[in-house]
Amino acid sequence: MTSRRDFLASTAAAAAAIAARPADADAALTAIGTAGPAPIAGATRPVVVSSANGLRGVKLAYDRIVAGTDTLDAIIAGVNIQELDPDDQSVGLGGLPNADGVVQLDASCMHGPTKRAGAVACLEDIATPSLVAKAVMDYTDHTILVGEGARRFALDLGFTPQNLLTEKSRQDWLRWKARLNPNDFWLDHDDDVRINTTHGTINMNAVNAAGDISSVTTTSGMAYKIPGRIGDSPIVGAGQYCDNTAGAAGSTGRGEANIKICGGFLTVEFLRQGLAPEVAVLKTLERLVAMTEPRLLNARGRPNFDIQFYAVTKDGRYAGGSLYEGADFAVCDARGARLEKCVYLFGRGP
Ligand code: SD4
Repeated sequence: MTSRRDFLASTAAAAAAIAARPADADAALTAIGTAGPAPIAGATRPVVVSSANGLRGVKLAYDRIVAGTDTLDAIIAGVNIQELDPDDQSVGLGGLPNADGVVQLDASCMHGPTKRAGAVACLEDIATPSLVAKAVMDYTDHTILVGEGARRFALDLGFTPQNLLTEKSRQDWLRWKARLNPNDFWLDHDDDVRINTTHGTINMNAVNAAGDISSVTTTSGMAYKIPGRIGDSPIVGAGQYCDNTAGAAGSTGRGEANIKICGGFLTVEFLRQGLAPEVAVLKTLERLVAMTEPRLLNARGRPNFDIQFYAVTKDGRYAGGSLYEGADFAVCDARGARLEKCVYLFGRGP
């Protein structure tokens, strides 16, 4: 198990990483009141934050927000880029399928100003689950629709069904399947064929000039998952969460770990308590490690998987945090779209 000393040491390393960040962490500790804080020096609005694969999306969303588009519509347009990109094998069209070779998509969203949420899970045949999640929010009294019901709902609303399994993802699935069991009738490749287990997902969060906030997460989930498996992305409070009085947060990485700590909600609660976003994401990661079952911990008591959290505050501060060193996140504000480094709990060194 990870000792308290390990935690403190790793948090000290993270503090060093924080020190290198442009945001003023001390000023950021200013409590956020329920009436909404005055913007602090160094924080600008609007700002859009996402997982690293959202570099194009944060720019699109930012431009739309500046032009007056609602924050949720803007970030959904941002994540639609990845959903419709057949080369992103972690989201929407071209996402890696489940163990049966079927692409099943998860998504959820929250709209801060109106305090509403929507989600879909195990959705088949529709490339943009983020838009279907928003439709659940806009047109129903429910929060989550799943599987065939979600698909029928989308078709009723006019979404166009299509085959989401690209040839590349089908080939990756076949390779995975052929290697599962050395005693089956599939020939094993003994060349250097790589089994693609792409991780991805896109989470995006935004605050506009008036301090209104929204969040969205969309994914094809874990590659080759057991059919019917739902990750954290469609779970409001885990894959993403938004409270218009405090901020928004979301996650990419091992959903099973996030679901147990309600990581999106927890991070926003830390923001509400006045913690800087860098500190909030690290405290969420600490909680996640503390709640990790022993079978997933290595000899040093560290998880054998990675996960990231992204956060934005009502006054425009932001951060990305990762269990392990090396992850980036995307951000766009008045200074343009760019990748920045995530703060982290564990360095890659010995
Ligand atoms: C899930 N969180 O379904 C997603 C997967 C992911 O990088 O983000 N992978 O658990």
